[in-house]
Amino acid sequence: MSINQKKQLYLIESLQQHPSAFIIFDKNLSIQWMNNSSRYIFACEDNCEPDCNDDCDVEIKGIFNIKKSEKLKEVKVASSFESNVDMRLRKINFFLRCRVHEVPIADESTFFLLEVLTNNKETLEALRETISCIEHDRIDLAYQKQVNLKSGKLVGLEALLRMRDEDGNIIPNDKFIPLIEGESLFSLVVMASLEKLKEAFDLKNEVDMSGVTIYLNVSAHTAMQENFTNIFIEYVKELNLQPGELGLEITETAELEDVKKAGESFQKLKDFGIPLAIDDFGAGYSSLSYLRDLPVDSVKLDKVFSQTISEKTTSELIKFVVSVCDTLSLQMLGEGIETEDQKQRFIDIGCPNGQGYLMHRPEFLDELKGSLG
Ligand code: G
Ligand code: MN
Repeated sequence: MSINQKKQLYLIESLQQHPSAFIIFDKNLSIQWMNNSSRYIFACEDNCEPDCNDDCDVEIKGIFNIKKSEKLKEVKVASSFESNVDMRLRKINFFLRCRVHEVPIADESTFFLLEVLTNNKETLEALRETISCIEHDRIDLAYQKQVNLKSGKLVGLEALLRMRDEDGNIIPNDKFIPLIEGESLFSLVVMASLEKLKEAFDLKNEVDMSGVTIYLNVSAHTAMQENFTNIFIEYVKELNLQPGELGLEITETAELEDVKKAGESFQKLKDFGIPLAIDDFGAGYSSLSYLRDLPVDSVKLDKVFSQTISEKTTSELIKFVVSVCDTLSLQMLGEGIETEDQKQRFIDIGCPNGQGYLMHRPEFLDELKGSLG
């Protein structure tokens, strides 16, 4: 093998086996090549040969921010920019957060190297799994009751995402949500969940559940995305829901970059009669500043507080949150209540509502129907 051949082989193999997903396309957006990672997330490797170019039915429909830049051409360094790339994979359309490198190869000719922004193999796995669940309709919802702790009265239902792998096993949420909730792609999961949630609203009309809010979990990242506010508002209109029938639990596993923008989006939802709850309050990034910056209606105290409620420090902290909620006229709910003792302590401290295995374990809708009778 000549030195040149060797060099070329090294170059090709480095991209071919790179842990990031790479796609090469030309200026007509026509895909010329994908590396192994790309084939993996788009589940192409089962369908075609490793060096095939077009059997996977992936299409780049549009690139935002695309602009010809001349600057670095002389020094043969590609210019690059971040972009949400509008893609179609077989029958599904989505946006992927990418870095696009514009590579000039001759005076008139340029190609683009698209890099899907994943930082590790776990994210790659999560992307593949999510795309696969969307494509094959393996997204379901389980429901858990939220009750008034003193009376036991049903006040809410939380819809919990349950995605299944190819073998039908539930994929633990904490294994993939934190990895992809910042991705535009995740909005497709929320859209699929909204479709599923229609069944719960049907049930709500069948049995008497007046005053009960059905909550969907959404990350602040997702809910902030352009047009997302409108999707929720259109949904409420389409189903002719009354104010307070649909609520959102705002989950966050990453720091929110633009709290101000999130606040504005959420205010629109609130004005439209969609109450907002801060999920897992007191843990991770779900902090006091959210109460200041986001127009929330209720606070769901993270389950770690239930687990240690018998300790003086924890009970003092819960008292503090109860008092903040009272002052700011926010509803409050204790999550993860598993024992009678924990429940009684919440009642004594003055937390009105609760949720947890003691009162109800999450059930799929068919099972839930029975228990609502
Ligand atoms: O972050 P969020 O509050 O949405 O998480 C809800 C998750 O907590 C669900 O997956 C649900 O199954 C789980 N969960 C609900 N009740 C309990 C409980 O009493 N104890 C524990 N450990 N987990 C619970
Ligand atoms: Mn939740």
